[in-house]
Amino acid sequence: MLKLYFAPLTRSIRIKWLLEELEIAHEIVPVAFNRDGDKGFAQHTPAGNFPYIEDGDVALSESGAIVQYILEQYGNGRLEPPVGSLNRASYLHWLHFSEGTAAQPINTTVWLTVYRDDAEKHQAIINAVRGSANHILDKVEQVVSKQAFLAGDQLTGADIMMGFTLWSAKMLGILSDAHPYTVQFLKQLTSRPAFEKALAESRRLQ
Ligand SMILES: N[C@@H](CCC(=O)N[C@@H](CS)C(=O)NCC(=O)O)C(=O)O
Repeated sequence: MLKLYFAPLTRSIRIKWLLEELEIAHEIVPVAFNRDGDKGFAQHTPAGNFPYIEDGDVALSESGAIVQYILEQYGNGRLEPPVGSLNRASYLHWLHFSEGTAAQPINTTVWLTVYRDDAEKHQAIINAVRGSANHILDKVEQVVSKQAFLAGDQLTGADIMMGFTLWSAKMLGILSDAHPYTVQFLKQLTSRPAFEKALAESRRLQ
């Protein structure tokens, strides 16, 4: 059975959420988050960070790669527009944008305000990345003000990837009513039973 190494409040939530959406049987391997943020890659998983999965002979980290792997292996066409369809390109864009671009200001903010205890020394950087986060949220706002999901009118893996990023942004106070459609979009995502199950797992292990 597919094993997901899971720590609360981490990107493991994305994978649990996806597995629940697809109703794939899996085993959670609970791992406590190591808060020694200065080291990096100091988590007690084989890759040194979260999320991490094992599925038969396959061992994989990087949440985007894991989402793609699970959809290829078990999706049967669910949660992604078919290759060659009109929505496929925007699906790929948002799938990768969530980690490749949108996570950057979130990561910096978490690093400076959650992992360290000297945020006041880094206020200029915190303000600068807030500006870059707003620019990113403007892009999301443009799309979700016009359509239900990032790659069209149906949930895809890209919404799960970006959903966790937006959820983190909301918790950090970066996503606010200045982006009302995005706030509403996030509400809609987080009220899905599959997300609620992933969040319940996070709370259970916290
Ligand atoms: N781009 C990676 C980021 C992985 C990542 O930074 N994971 C965090 C938790 S959400 C972590 O394990 N941080 C601790 C560390 O890297 O030491 C992904 O999407 O999986």
